[in-house]
Amino acid sequence: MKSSYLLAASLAALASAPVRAQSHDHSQMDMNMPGMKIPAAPPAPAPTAAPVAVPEHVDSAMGPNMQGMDHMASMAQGGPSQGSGTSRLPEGEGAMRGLHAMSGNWMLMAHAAVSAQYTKATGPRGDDKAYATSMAMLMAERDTSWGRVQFTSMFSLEPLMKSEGYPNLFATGETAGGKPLVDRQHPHDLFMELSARLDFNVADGTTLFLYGGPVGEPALGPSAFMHRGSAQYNPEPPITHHWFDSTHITYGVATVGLATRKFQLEGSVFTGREPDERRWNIEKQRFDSWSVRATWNPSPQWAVQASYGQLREPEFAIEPGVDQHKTIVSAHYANGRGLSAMLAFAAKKQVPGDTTTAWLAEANWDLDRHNSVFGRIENVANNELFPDHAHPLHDQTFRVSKFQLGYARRLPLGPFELALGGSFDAYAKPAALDAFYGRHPVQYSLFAKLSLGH
Ligand SMILES: [Cu+2]
Repeated sequence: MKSSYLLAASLAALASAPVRAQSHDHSQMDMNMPGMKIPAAPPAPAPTAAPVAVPEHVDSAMGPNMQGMDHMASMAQGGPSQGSGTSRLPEGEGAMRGLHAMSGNWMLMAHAAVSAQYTKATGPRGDDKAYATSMAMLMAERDTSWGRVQFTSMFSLEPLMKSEGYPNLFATGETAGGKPLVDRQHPHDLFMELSARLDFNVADGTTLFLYGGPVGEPALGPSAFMHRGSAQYNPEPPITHHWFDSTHITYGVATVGLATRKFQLEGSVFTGREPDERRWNIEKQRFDSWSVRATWNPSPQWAVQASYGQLREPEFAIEPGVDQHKTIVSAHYANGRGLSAMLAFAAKKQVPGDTTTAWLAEANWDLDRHNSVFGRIENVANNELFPDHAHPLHDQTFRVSKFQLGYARRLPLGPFELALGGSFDAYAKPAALDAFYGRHPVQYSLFAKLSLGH
């Protein structure tokens, strides 16, 4: 199976040769490791680009919280930051968090996060649950005479939780026990990514790239929420996940693209079906869907993308024969000094069926080394809140808004960071939903998130 080759290659690269450097705790180190940045752009820096502002916390009080160092490394390297799949983030977002090391010519990166959480939602459809979300990521990358090779693997232990996932009012998408999940977030699959990427230098500052694998992310929408600085400490997945970024785990993806420092154009063929509720396996690759995406990074602070995709039967388990055509635009801002924000719009056309639209605005602001505030506002037209065909409101569309505010206290622990915090949500919805959600439903989440790397 292709996956085992990829995995073996990643792991072999990770296991081989003496590891030269560990963790973020190494100020000179970062500055002279060219592979550090994991750039999504060609390495040749364009002379015109303005540098990202130097992070305020690059100072004597660094300690183990070396987030600033990655920003500096990224300045040395130049170019947009890499998001999930082949997506681009602003350069100001900095490098991917994690432990970096060199092994021969390979630059290795490991990142992991486990979050112990408790969520409670009020109202007739509310629920509460203590649960854990998790992800681990291993990357290996090297430069070659003709360009660059990169292997990425990502895993989650969320399949350990029941298939019904955890409470998240007004969230919909995927199934548990053959039934659509409503007011819940599904667990993610064990295999979140097994992919390879080859970048070929085709002209000065221009690369042609190929990306793909048995599990990957097609060129559609913004970087997935768990890879955005703007959602970094937010414990709740967006209720608009299935409008913007639910394709982040796709079984079978092949992407070709052209990248310069400021522009990236790409197209993917991939499997339209969302992961089924068996979360431990690698599913069948169908390559029955396609997407295109254009990304513009006009300055180190901005990344703007527009994408369009036609997905074959994404919700196959509940709506076989229904395709989706998605149009998604987003603008991401990161100032390199702890503020990351995104604004996004999506239109999801069910074929046959209705078009429903969604808005999302979110931000995370690291006030200093220890304190972060975050928030998200979503507005979505959802016609999946009453999946029971016999229900009088079945298939009716309701426009719902969610307002979320949260806080995280961050404690550096050697190569780890422990973030303790919580968030509080309020909603706006049509009165027709009062009988099912209560007049003023609220939800809150508490979390303790341990991350490897900062
Ligand atoms: Cu997801």
